[in-house]
Amino acid sequence: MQTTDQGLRIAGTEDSLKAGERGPTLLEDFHLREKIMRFDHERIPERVVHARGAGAHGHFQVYESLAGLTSAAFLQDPKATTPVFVRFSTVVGSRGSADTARDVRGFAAKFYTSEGNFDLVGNNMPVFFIQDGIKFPDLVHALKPDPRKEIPQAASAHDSFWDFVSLMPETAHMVMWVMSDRALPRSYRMMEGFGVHTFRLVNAAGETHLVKFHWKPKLGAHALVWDEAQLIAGRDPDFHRRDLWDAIAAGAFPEYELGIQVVPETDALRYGFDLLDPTKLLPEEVVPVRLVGKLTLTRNPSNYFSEVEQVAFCVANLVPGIDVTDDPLMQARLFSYLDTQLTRLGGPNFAELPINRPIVPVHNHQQDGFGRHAIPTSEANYHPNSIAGGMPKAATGPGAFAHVRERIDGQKLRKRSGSFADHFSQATLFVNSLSGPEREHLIDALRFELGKVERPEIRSRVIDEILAPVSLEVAREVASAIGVPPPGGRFHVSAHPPGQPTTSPALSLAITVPGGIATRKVAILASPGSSGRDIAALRKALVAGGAVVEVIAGTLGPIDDEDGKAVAVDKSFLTAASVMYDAVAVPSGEVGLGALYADPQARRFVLEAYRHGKAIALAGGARRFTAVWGAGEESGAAGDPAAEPGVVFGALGKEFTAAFVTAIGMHRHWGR
Ligand code: HDE
Repeated sequence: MQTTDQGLRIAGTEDSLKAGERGPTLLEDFHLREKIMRFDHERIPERVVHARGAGAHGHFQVYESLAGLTSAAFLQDPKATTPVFVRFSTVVGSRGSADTARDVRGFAAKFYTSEGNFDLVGNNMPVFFIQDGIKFPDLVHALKPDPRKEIPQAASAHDSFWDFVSLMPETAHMVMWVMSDRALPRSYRMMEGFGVHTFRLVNAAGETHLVKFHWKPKLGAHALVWDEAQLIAGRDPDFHRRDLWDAIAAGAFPEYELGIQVVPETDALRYGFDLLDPTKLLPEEVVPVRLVGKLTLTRNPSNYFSEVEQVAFCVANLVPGIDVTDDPLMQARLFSYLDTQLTRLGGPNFAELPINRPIVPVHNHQQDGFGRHAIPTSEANYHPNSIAGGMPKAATGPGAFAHVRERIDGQKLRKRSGSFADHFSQATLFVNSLSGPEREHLIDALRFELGKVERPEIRSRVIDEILAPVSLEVAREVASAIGVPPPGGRFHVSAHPPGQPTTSPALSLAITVPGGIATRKVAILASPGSSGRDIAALRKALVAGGAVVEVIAGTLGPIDDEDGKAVAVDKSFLTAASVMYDAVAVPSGEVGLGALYADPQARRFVLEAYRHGKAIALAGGARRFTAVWGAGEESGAAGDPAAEPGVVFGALGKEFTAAFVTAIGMHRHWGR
């Protein structure tokens, strides 16, 4: 039954209380006033960064006890499960911006442990733009839209960002990541996560190790292609949010393994860079990632606002056994998150909101403030006290958080450590580790972004000051497309740290062995007269591998196949587009094929799939669709669909479907 906020049952909410049927509304109408008041205040300030996000509930389980490394209770018992809430996000765009913008993705996890909440507030890239948090407002101002006109939305392709980059060489490494395919994840379920900073693990004996945290998605890490990402932004701006929701709703629970790279405290400077410098990564080939547990996302939020919007992460939410380091970026974050929640969530009591509440009781003398939920009953709201028997008393011994004891000896100064000085060698390492197509995508991205920069002097400065020191070839290739001279002889060349690798294969997303096709979306294009047998056989093989299959036709409603049998249609060409799928198949059936091929929307569907490197299956006479990308027009191998990776054609049988499944398992065929 409907009630007011006071619990009063209301007889109707269709009409306001009026003086006469056609008369004015009365101020007395407390129900109307309450309803409108609540509506007027529905919006809260969006996050200043990471405003656009999607979340899910799940749980974490450690594979074996990590007691030797950390006393954290949730990392001790392989049988115990810890509830977790995760929020994925883009960084730059507003809350309503498109999911597929070129951007860093947030990967924030809140572990509700038996010792209080532990938040791992990470990103999908292992490094960051800046070395010291004091530069964060400058970075974000430069990234966000022009303050005069609020343009462009959710994009780094504008003058101010590249102006900042060109003057801040420490951004070079992260800029390479953001220009790479990593900034265009296929799905939140298919991206890696990183704690970025070096943390500390502390065991029960008080021994500490330095640690880097990783998340490795079980489905592998995969990317979209830029043209596809831009088209999706129009066709389905909720692409990533929908993908996460649909997968969980269908029971295809996303899984990520937690990985750690552990090094002795004394090795902070051993790897040719400073582990306190957040613009550096520890190559996996140097210190392997040990997989220690698994996060499984099992439940969609019940209410977006209450959970995804109101969740408040904080880098300072630590548990005994995990501690921070003196990374100057991390140190600033320790302050920032609490501070921003005060404005965003309207007061200091946000930790009492259901999504933020720890699963353990909270006892302290915090008091009052906007939106207080708890009702403390003690007269003693201070410590020490005698009237409440000194309660709550300070915790001691195991389970009480104790900051790592560290000797600090230095002058008070505003100065960057000399050990943070190399800004380029790891940017070069990253670029050198990319596969050929990934490198091409990176160059294209730089050409696009810098091509949108209006001031030629900024374009030139990026070429000379940032790209040339990273890779002379990349700088030259970009310069040639953006109307500025190639790098002069003035650029700085960074010395590669001796003994450190010059490539790290783990940094590439290229896949050489086909993976599974679970949760991959495949479109089957059909028309009245298409082969129902082909559709059924394709569906069977694809569903057996866990793929999601949708039949797309000119109109909704069942269509008759070539034998007159009804085939259900999931979407029409009006509501579905190639960019929403990982692969496309066209069944045989001459009548159907004639109609399909005559439909420009069907031809465009196949052409886009081709251009975006997707697996394409053309059964029987559907081979004619190879003409949409010009095959057959030229002589030689280039015009032969057989020479095109990821295109399967021939009569539909076991071999055909197996080849299609393998092609989808390669994710994309960049080599076309
Ligand atoms: Fe954040 N960041 N950040 N950040 N960050 C926020 O907190 C900040 C940084 C990250 O889904 C804000 O609640 C500063 C690095 C994620 O709710 C704010 C600095 C990394 C999220 C803030 C950084 C992150 C945030 C905005 C430099 C990767 C979204 C709203 C010192 C390791 C969490 C909020 C969510 C959100 C500040 C740098 C990750 C303003 C000052 C590095 C995933 O507090």
